[in-house]
Amino acid sequence: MTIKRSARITALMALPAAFTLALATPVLAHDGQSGSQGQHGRDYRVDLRQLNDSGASGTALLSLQGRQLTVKINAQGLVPGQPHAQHIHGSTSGHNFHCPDTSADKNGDGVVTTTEGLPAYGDINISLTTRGDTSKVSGLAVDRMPVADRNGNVSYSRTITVSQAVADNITNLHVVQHGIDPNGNGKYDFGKGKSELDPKLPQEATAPASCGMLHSSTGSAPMSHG
Ligand SMILES: [Cu+2]
Repeated sequence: MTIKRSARITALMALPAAFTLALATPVLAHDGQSGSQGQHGRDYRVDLRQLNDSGASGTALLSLQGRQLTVKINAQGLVPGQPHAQHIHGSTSGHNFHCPDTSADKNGDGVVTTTEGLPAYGDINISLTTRGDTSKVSGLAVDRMPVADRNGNVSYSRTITVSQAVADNITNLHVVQHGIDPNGNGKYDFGKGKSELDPKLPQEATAPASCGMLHSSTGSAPMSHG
């Protein structure tokens, strides 16, 4: 079963309330080691690695000047022509969140859903929208999320004013892109069932496609953009 794009977007736009509810569920703390904050560098590189066998990959470069955070993402292997919700996840209060692995797939259906991934990668801290609000309320505002081109590439650049807490704890955060197509039919459908966030949505539209943690970039590492 497929749904028309307009219907899907309408449904997704109605979602933030439900999504926020889901996110309000307390997340499990991991062995809470505080990450040391990067005092020697303000540029960070993120290697985005696939989740859910999405085939997605990419590189994000985060550059912090005071509270001005510039995020540049070049990603490949995403579902062509489809919006891809993307966020900076994690906590600024010392929780050691990280990208999930397949062990997060609690029900063993082969997909780590957003809900299953949350204990690992934490709440949405920043929604990497193309315009407007960047809070977690905009987490699934797919009308303001980047759409992959016909080859499945996403190129994104935006400068966002972040909180001092984010600026101080940026290395505890990580980048997640959502939207997968496991049956390879080129669109989000219900092949993997309904989204746990909203039964009107396909799981494919909200499941994570890639995740990457921040690494300090000392400026000498060459960036390769696909
Ligand atoms: Cu996310």
